Amino acid sequence: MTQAPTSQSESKAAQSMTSQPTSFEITTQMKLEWLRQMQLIREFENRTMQAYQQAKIGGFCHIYTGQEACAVGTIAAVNDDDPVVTAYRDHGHALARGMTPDACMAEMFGKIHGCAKGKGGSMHMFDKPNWLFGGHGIVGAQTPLGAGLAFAEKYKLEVMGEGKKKVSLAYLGDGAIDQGAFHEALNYSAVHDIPCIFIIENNGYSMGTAIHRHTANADNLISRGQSYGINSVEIDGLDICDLYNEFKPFVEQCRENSRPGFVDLKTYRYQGHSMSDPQKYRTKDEVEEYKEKDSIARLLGQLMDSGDMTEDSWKAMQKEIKEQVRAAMKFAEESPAPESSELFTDVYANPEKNLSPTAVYTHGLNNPLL
Ligand SMILES: Cc1ncc(C[n+]2csc(CCOP(=O)(O)OP(=O)(O)O)c2C)c(N)n1
Ligand SMILES: [Mg+2]
Repeated sequence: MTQAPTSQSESKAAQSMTSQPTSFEITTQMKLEWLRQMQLIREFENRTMQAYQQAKIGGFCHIYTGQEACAVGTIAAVNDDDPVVTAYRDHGHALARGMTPDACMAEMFGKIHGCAKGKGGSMHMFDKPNWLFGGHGIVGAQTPLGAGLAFAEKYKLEVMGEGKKKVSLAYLGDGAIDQGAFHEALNYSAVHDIPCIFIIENNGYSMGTAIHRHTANADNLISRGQSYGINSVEIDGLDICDLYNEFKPFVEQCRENSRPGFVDLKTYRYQGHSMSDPQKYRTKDEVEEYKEKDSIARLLGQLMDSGDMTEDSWKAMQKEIKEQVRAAMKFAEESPAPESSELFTDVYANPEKNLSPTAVYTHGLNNPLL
């Protein structure tokens, strides 16, 4: 078995299409690609749940269904080499960024061909070639990293004279806005003109606690960003075209002016917080109410109304995606478990002398201890 490639050629093509926009116009091709990506995430997540129930996936596992438009719509609005960092509900971001379903599923199965050699699991999708810097389990901890990633790119350009103007995307949940680290990241970014865009995927719950019960001024989250002098917007995260229309110019403004941004992206998750959540804190009616506004059904409806999709072409797309995910399950199943020596590799960027059995593992960095 060969190492899983980390890029999906089809989605790369769509991303490069969006990375050199002549305008912010949404083409039919873009809509079809978004539909494909959102449906891929949904199918992938459905199969992930099955695999988890069959104990093929261990540890914590957080499902993204319902939120697909958030990752797909925002990632479509940035360049392939703009850095992205997110929390533990990360399968959708990984796939939208271009990771193959094979590498993503194998990671969850704890196998060597996973994106992090099976050592990260569901919460730690990492894909440097696609500029995805995790997958982080500590609530809010990824937000200063997002600021750091944007700072590094700004430093490269303004101090070292290399590279280009970039933005970073730092995704977080509504629960994470209560964390101190998040406020430090906002403050730092505002003071130093760091073009990091903080995207709150506001699904209304922090585990089983509704937003009104866990945060003050819950109906006006953008006041958090505004209080630091950061340009802040509220966007409907269930309609991918509206989302893109509002988010794309917002990104370009942050990039151009080298300023942070704050987005309250309203969304909803269909599944429990994690695979072990009995969901006693919300009613079935509430979930059904949101399913009526489903982002995939909405985009599909638009494409059918405009005649750009037919029942048959939709069936064909679903079939192709099902096959792709089925192949990913097989790939993950057949990929070998990591050797026990892997316990000592990829742990530190600069390992102490002889700590790593490979002793030369430095990720290309100069290790002063070796
Ligand atoms: C610092 C820290 N505190 C608590 C937890 C436990 N915890 C894991 S997820 C979570 C809820 C976060 O909710 P939110 O940020 O809204 O993200 P969502 O799960 O809704 O995507 C909590 C409290 C944690 N992982 N890290
Ligand atoms: Mg939440």
